[in-house]
Amino acid sequence: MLKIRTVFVFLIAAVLLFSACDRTKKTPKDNPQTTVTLPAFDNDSAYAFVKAQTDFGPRVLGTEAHENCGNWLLGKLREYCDTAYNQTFTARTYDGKTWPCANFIGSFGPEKTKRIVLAAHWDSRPFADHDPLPANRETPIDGANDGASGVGVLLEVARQLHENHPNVGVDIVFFDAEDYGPRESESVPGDWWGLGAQYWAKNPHIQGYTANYGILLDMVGTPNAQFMQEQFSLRDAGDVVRKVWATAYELGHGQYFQNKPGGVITDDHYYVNKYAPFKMIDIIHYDAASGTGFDPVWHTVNDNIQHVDRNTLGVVGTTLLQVLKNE
Ligand code: AHN
Ligand code: ZN
Repeated sequence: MLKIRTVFVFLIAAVLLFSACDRTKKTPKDNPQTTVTLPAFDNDSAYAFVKAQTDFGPRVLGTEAHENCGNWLLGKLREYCDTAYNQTFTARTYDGKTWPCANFIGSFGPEKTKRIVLAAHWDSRPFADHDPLPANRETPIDGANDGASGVGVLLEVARQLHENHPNVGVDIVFFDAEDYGPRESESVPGDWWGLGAQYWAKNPHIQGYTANYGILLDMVGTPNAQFMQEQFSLRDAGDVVRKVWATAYELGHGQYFQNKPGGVITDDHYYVNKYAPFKMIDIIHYDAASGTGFDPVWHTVNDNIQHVDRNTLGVVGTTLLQVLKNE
């Protein structure tokens, strides 16, 4: 009798122990054969960083919101990173106007030679030229997804790296003046997109600066995003694309990071690849069926915080942290 009870107690203890162990792990939906521990990344914190930017108002060149948000971003990089740089420059836009601009760089382990760049643009578009309502097409946009989502993910990555330093050197770069390209209805020859990235690629924050590779984030807040493999990224840094997508798959994010070619997108990474001594990929939501290839609210007045999904931010953030950990 006593023997049976002892065996029973042991069995219960074993079952409890097993399930307790199991709770510390996550079984990915896509590849249930494996169990992995997700790196710490707080989706709510990333979302709050996105909202904090949109709360300044549209971060359009020449506005007070742009200036105020820039000061706040630089302050956050100074808080979390080992060193931060404020790279000011003057941008001339396609309409002949000039603007005071700034790229912000936050570095972890600035003395390390092996380095990864993580980037996003922090300005927002001055006009909603893709809005379905013609009356809205001159209105500046919040750019919650188009701009702020990538910056929000990277601020949360920086907050996590501050707690848990990576072995590899990391430079977080916030590009200005990405989104002041001509309206859809205009056709102006020249490279009018990615002005901050063009400036930084030609004038790095440190003379002779280089990195092993870079990862750009753009529109990483779309609910159930599809991150197809952007084609300039595949052309210029196919090995980096495959490494990042494989890492996402191992974390159970294969639903988001799909092993299919996506759009051909002239984003900030295009100019880095053109002018800098290293290559950068672009993680960007792509939907061939949406008409524009982007999120349905892209360059409309509805690109606001209500359309940003914290789960998508988390998928991208955990993937980046795992990529850094593996280096
Ligand atoms: C165009 O394809 C016009 N622009 C891609 C870069 C971009 C704009 N990303 C966000 N807004
Ligand atoms: Zn845009």
